[in-house]
Amino acid sequence: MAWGVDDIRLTKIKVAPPKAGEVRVKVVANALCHTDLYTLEGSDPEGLFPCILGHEAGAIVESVGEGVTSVKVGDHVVPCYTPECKQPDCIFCASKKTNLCPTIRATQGQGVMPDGTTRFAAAADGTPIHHFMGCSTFAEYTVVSEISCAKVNPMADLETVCLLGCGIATGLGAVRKTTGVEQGSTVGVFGLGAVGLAVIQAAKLAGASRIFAIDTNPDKFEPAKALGATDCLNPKDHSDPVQQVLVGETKWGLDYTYDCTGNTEVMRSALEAAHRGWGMSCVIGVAAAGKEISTRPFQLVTGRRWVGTAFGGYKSRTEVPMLVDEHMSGELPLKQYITHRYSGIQEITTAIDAMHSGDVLRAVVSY
Ligand code: NAD
Ligand code: AHE
Ligand code: ZN
Repeated sequence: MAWGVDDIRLTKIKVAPPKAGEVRVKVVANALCHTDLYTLEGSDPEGLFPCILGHEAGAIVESVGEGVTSVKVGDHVVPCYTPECKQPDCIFCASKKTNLCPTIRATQGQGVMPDGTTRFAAAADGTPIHHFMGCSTFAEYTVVSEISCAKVNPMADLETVCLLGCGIATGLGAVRKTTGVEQGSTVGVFGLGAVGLAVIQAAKLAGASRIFAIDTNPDKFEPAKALGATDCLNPKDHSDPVQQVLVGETKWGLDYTYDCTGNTEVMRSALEAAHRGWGMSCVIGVAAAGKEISTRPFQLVTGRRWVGTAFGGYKSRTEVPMLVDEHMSGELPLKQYITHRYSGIQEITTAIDAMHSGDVLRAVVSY
């Protein structure tokens, strides 16, 4: 069944107090990510309804459950769908190789809190409502795990740094952490939404020598150039496959390529546009249920590497506050991503409609 904006209901809910290890927050601002739409439209195999979507927010702690020590009432936080438990026996948190702390991942995927229950119910009849990605920030109040709460500088503008709760952090981290772009590298970015543009921003800051920006919507080329793209390419303007065009332009392909579309054919193009011998291609986009990627194994035999990233590899509670500080120092401008602003939670449906127009990078709804 296909779902869509018509299936969104603005409704009164009850948000239960936080249990042990949980935090109830007042959401101040929420940016919409393409993944909210992907789940709303029924493409997410983990999508469970009814649920409260939303996972890119700035919030203030309203109350804390038993045993919570890392945040207190009044703290400013960015809820993060990738938690960081920081426990000494968590081999994922202890490792420098990953940010994928699994502590609450199973229940998060089932749309419930770690004790297996939900904190949301319809005010009218008590129907339980699922959580989403451990955040559920399309609500004025939400309950999240303490280990999902990145405490940030209280002077930061929550209507801006909410962007660091998902898409922008992901694009930046894909470059800085997952692939480690070096000075002088060549880069190809497929898909120039906010995630792809953040890849360009980070690649430019890392000193990439040439940055190819690829999108089927030419309106995205101006923002891409403003952030550092050196070459823009619309696959529709070429009769040859885009990877062939890119290899033709560069002789052996690009050092680093990124899929920021979620389209599995584009993921293949990005891999095949990577440099013979060492090119690395990073899957960032989220593909719909049932989709699979493919390429000739020869592409890997001849030295290309296919990797992926979740939340840009950032350890959320440790590194999101550092990104906020980088933004506040002036070295990481973010305002260029906010193309649409709305006031009032009822405007979420307007923001979703706007996202379908193709000209939204990030729409921020302030509650
Ligand atoms: P978006 O919809 O704003 O941007 C996608 C862009 O891709 C658009 O500009 C669109 O024109 C372009 N595009 C579509 N088809 C194309 C094609 N065939 N060739 C070239 N360009 C094409 O989305 P976004 O918010 O920037 O997110 C991008 C992707 O990243 C989504 O799939 C999202 O779900 C995913 N995502 C993943 C993570 C992660 O941690 N891995 C985090 C955030 C978002
Ligand atoms: N639930 C889907 C997968 C969705 C997915 O891959 N999500 C990305 C984040 S998208 C953010 O906008 C991710 O990082 N996933 C890692 C994780 O632990 O969820 C499915 O296929 O089941
Ligand atoms: Zn997201």
